[in-house]
Amino acid sequence: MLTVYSEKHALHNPRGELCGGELVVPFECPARVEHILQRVKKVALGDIIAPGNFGIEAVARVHDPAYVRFLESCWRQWSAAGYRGDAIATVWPARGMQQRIPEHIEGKLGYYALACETAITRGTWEAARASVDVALTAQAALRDGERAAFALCRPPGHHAAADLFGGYCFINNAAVATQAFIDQGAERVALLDVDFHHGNGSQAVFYDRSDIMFLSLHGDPKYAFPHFLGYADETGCGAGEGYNHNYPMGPGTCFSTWGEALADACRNIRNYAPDALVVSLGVDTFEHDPISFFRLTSEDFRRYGATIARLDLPTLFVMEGGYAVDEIGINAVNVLEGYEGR
Ligand code: SP5
Ligand code: ZN
Repeated sequence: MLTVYSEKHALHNPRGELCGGELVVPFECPARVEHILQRVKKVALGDIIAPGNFGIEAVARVHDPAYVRFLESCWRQWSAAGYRGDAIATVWPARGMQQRIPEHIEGKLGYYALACETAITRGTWEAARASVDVALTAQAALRDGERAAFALCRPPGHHAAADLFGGYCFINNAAVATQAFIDQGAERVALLDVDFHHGNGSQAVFYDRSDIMFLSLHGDPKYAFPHFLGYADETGCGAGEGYNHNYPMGPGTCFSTWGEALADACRNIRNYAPDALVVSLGVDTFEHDPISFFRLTSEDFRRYGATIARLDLPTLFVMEGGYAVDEIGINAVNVLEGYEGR
């Protein structure tokens, strides 16, 4: 399987992450993708290529233009305001308040942020641009006849909505790639999100669409980030009614339960008969993940990779989360090896 990787991911390297009332070393760190890349090489998964330069057009199919301008200019405005740390939101347009975009960068940050664990730094925009180029390059390989490809994206994307960043995400790489399939003539695309966290951004972007089916297996929002989306009764709206499937699961969920949810998701995908499958691949479902509560083992990743392969669809894997850094390479690549029947 082809892997697309850019070293520019390292330009996004925030100093800290607010967690449990402390500023801790970020869980979402550059070492994550380096471990995955090493594993891809070690098992000789296939060729590894650098991304091409895609313009902003494909991004603009999913994201709001003013939001894109905010991401581009945030660091410049933040430094100009005289702040010395990373740009972190501290105030939100909460219930009963105005939803107007303020002029000051503090206000803009709160308007566009869904959480404050995610900092914007000097290199964040360039890294996020490279990350979506990674996804679009892998998508183009499928368009050109590859059966499967692995977009080794960082920063991840599935929490980013049309005009929201957070959950370590800025541009929704998987959503942009999914939309690219449609723009190239696909009639239906399924976006399957197996990251531990609900893919709130992807759901929101495609919620009223019948040409994209979104399915997400995740920690129940009653107990898990992002807390405010991902319930089972969110089934789509308008023309999209019936094309959104959420599988929230509680603390301690093992592969027996998780695998049943995946089997149900696969039944929905089969009935939908899409032209392509995009997988938001997070491996924070791992039993030793530091911020999550599922209990999948490293072998379980291989098993479900094989399940996904049985759908027999052109498949684009887009890297999302996974924070057990020492095992992230084994777990992510086990999914891909399972898919390839190795
Ligand atoms: C892409 C992705 O996986 N994003 C996840 C973002 C999660 N951010 C906040 C997590 C808060 C976790 N708090 C529980 C800590 C338990 N020690
Ligand atoms: Zn996650």
